[in-house]
Amino acid sequence: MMKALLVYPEFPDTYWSFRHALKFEGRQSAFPPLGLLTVSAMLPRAWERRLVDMNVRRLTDADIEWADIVFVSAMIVQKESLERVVEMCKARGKRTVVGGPYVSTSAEHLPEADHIFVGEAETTLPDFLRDFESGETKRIYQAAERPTLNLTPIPDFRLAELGRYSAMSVQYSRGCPFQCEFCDIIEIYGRVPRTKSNEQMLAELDALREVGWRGLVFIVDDNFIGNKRNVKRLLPELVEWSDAHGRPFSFITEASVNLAEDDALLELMRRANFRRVFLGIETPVEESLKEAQKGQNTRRDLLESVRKIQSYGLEVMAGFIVGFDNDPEDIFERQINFIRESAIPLAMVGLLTALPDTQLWRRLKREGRLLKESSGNNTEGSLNFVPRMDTARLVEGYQRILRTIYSPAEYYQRALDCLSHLTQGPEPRRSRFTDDVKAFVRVAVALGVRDPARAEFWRYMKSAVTTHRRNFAHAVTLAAMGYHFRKLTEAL
Ligand code: B12
Ligand code: SF4
Repeated sequence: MMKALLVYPEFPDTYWSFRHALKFEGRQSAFPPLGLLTVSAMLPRAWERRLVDMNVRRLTDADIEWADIVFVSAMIVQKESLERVVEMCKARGKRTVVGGPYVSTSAEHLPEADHIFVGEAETTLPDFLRDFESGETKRIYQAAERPTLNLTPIPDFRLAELGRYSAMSVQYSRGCPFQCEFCDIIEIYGRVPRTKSNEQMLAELDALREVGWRGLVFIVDDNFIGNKRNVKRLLPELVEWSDAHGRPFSFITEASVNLAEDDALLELMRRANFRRVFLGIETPVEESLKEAQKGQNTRRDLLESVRKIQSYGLEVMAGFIVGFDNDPEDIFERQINFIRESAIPLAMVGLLTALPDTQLWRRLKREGRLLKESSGNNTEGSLNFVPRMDTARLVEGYQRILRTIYSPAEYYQRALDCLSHLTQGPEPRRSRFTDDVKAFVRVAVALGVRDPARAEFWRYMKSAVTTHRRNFAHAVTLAAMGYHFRKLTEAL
């Protein structure tokens, strides 16, 4: 019987790692590696499998010794860790197989693995398994077309150590109909959003319930509403499923800003217990949005759109970018003001990054402005192309945005404003009382006792108790998240 080890390399301490906030919850990582859980479910039933997510536990020699074959998945930010993993496995004579977004987009610097999977694996992995049986495997397996998601199996959730994550992940769709210039999603997953069937989605949620998961579920789609027609068919069934099972999950997801124009969809999301949605706002500057080919964000009042979504009880989290050619001199103040007025506590502000093989990458290459491959982390304050604005000024302005928006007084005020906007929210999260109390004590000690900004913290808590008692757990979570962002900003 074959023994398959699935390894998810370590990622650095970035804004998206949430590391400084996770410790309050007693968790090691935000989400499990869904790509690998999906790959695992495609392997022959008879194979034994183990998962080592290096963000929650160390990869040991014994793990590698145990395995006959090692499957590794990585994003660009994980490439150094990925290379070390491949070296370790090769040094022990193990067959290594690598896939995921990094190798799918960076054909030039492939790791020294035995097999590389470019693109989605629903059709190529079965090919590989057949070749493996017959002893005639290839080095590169490139998906000829984008598979229908009806082929995607229920991920092997039981492999994940549930207690180490703060949320579980499922995926409903891949691809996005828009054409933002900097985006690699449309290059990797295409512009025709493919969705799973309602039955598949509900079966995945059943599987999560059966392994014992309760609480937050991240629907990892890049644009959950990319195929509005299908999503509107899914949501009523999701509401029914949720009600029938005692509402075991709340959801977070990502969507395009045109969500704001669809009250019916927002109402369905509210009823289905969606709590937070990540929007790609990018910039309040119309000219920069046009340059980025982000037509879906122009011709609309972005502040109003955020307000509308918040009014359905959905906390808005959003991505912002500086470094567009059309950014005016006062872009930094404009971003700060927008983030303040929109009451978006978790604002992911990044420098424009040219990811490999995107339209932006190709344009900058033509213009002779590309400097190097991107590190994959657009929030570390370094540029991989020559910007129109003076580089030093751009980086200084970028850092100023982060220092301002994550300064304690500014952040706590924004979090309170956000809570005030969440008017017709769903039922408050059902409390896992002991977990919540433990988390609150940890937050109170770190932010209310040890932190130099403790006075601001207690002012925030007082307002949260008096004005937002219903959303108190949410207020505590926001405080913890803000601390994470502040810590990373201090390290810039
Ligand atoms: C969830 C998610 C996260 C989670 C990670 C959770 C986790 N533990 O995996 C969080 C929020 C932490 C995250 C963070 C980041 N992310 Co992210 N993330 C995603 C997202 C939205 C979904 C990933 C997912 O679960 N997909 C579902 C699975 C089923 O799909 P999949 O992984 O592609 O797997 C399929 C194939 O690729 C293949 N496959 C995958 N692995 C393997 C391995 C083998 C051996 C084989 C054979 C096949 C195979 O088979 C699967 C089935 O077809 C993707 C976008 C996307 N649509 O995938 C971005 C994405 C992967 N993230 C990206 C980025 C840039 C980041 C950040 C760097 C952002 C930032 N600036 O900070 C950070 C880095 C992390 C960190 N802490 O430093 C980029 C990666 C670009 C690249 N080329 O590497 C993506 C593509 C989105 C984007 N365009 O920005 N992310
Ligand atoms: S809306 Fe988001 S996922 Fe869609 S193309 Fe633009 S950046 Fe990419």
